[in-house]
Amino acid sequence: MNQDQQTQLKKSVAEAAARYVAQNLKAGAILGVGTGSTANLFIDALRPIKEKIRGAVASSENTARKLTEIGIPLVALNDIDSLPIYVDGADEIDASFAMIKGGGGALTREKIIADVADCFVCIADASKVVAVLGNFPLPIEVIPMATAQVARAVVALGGTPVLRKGFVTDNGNHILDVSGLSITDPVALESALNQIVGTVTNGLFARRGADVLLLGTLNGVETRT
Ligand code: ABF
Repeated sequence: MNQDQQTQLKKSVAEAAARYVAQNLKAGAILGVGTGSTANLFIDALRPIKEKIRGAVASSENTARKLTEIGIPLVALNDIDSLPIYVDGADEIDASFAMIKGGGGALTREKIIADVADCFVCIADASKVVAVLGNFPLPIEVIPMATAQVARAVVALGGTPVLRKGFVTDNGNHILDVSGLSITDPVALESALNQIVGTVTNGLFARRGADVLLLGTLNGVETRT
């Protein structure tokens, strides 16, 4: 698949997600909105149905800006006690709907919103589907003073961490992008990485994966559950 085709698939899946929201989000409910190029296309696709959406929780400052631009009010996660639908992209997704996320650096806010949401709708083009997670380097958000120590712990687990240069998360932290990990048990690895002191969040979304996958393929958008 070339880049133009991939962009076209992202667009179709973003439009399918807007239809999904129009059909499934109850009047007056709040929507969770993710980060990244597919999520940006999704925000564009919300324009025609924005009156149906009372407000949105954003997973990053970029997403918050885009939502404000199109006139969807922002809602703080602390001001609601439930979130029916969260729509977001992924860097990789497997058959159990476990994902690697965080290529865009917004993994912590994404994981918090996913935890609150009743239904996580993953929007992805076909290139994101993998048999085993881990070809895409796994992002880990770390407290800056712990970066070297977390990197050593990751090496002990068999990974090769690289500091994402010139990047600071919306929470003021660093990102280590980790390659070389064998992710045959994503739930166990997610938990093991959570134990490293100084990590804020790792980009494995396996303990709480997606509930619905809207997948853009060259033959159209598939809905997988
Ligand atoms: C976010 O956007 C991330 O968790 C993931 O890193 C990324 C996917 O990017 P894109 O939609 O630009 O391919 O959802």
